[in-house]
Amino acid sequence: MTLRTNIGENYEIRDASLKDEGLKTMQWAESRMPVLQLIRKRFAKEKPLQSVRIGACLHVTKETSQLCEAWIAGGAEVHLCASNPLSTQDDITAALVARGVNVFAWKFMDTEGYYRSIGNVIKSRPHITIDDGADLVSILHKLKRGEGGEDIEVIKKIIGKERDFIDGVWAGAEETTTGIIRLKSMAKEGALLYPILATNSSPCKTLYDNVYGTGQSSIDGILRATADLIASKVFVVAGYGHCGKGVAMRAKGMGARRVIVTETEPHAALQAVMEGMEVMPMHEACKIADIIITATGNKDVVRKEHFETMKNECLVCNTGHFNVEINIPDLEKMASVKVRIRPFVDQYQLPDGRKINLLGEGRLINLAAAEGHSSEVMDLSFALQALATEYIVKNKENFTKIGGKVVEIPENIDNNVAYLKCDALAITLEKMTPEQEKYISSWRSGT
Ligand code: RBV
Repeated sequence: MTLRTNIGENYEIRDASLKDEGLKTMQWAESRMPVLQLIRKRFAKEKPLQSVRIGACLHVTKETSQLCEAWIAGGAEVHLCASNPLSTQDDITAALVARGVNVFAWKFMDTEGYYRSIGNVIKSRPHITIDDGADLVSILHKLKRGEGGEDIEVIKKIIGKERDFIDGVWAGAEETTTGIIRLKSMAKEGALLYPILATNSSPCKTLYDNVYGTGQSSIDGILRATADLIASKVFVVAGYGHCGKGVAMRAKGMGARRVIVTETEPHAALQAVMEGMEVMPMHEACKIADIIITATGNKDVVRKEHFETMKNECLVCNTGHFNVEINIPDLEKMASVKVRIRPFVDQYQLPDGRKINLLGEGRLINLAAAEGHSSEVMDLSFALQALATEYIVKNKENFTKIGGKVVEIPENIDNNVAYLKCDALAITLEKMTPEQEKYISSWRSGT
């Protein structure tokens, strides 16, 4: 179904009349993101992003609105599109348009709308790209390589004949694990044409957003979609990376009877076991699961052979970036009836009478059915993104020379964000005495 949108010269959103609601929601996020507000205030004074065009493909949430406000305060021109068809908060888009951001995003956008929106961001000729999942970078490269495809056909209608938008890009930054994996594989094959800062790989991102952000918001998504009880359930988490670890930890805290992890890597499996989780393959876990959530970044983690043996009424969902972890076509083929039983639950009835509940169309459940990570944790991630943008502008000459590499954010920038967050949370750190500093940095003293 194609939804009606409000279209203006510099926006396409669901409903501009949601502005006041959006502005209130933005205030809610603002007061929970103190580090980003400090950066925004400094940007407003120093204008480090004057006349810089930022093209961003992110989840369009109340937290993202605060990153946009910081960019605008710094003097940037911002064009924003969605990084997922289900993750946009429509009141926020309306408020952002009123705040001077060029927004192309609405919740439940179809594939055509998704690519049209990316096309509108590309048309603005960004100097810097900010991605969550690398779709914007990937399309810019496809255009440059002269490739075709469903996405490019849609985008051509927006941008016309030109293909070389990439030449005007200085550098970019990437928000999420899946994006980093895609970009590193592009860089390895020599296909990446400009440098990308790996925001996701910084400690201030991975250690908090990926673990505690994903952990809480994924449970939040499951609860908002189903209103079910976690206590007493057998809860299966596929993948024990940072995200899976967070989800498993929170499922345990909510009283799940058993938390079972599936893993392909020995260290991750060992860590899970030492954290008190069980580890077994999916073909065993799926037979006893009440709830299954995927967090692997890989495809077909839950597929036909698993649906065949699942318990009646099992909940299946995903918190990885793309909707490939659950093989939905398999489920579609197997089911005799499909009912949208609640807004974010599709119930598939199998010929043998069992029902399987797919949440959020297999897209990231935390953003589809809930509001993504909480503002307090996105404060760290988006403080990094704001500083990454400033870093790119300051080092523009260098960035335009280094070519297609995935680059870490400098340690001092990451540390600075961590110190500011400690301050904001009134965490007082211990100070080393001069003797301690000397001792800890020397190798001479021992037993
Ligand atoms: N994420 N953004 C939000 N509230 O804006 N929530 C989650 C938000 C990001 C998060 O940083 C993660 O890396 C990515 O979404 C997954 O696509």
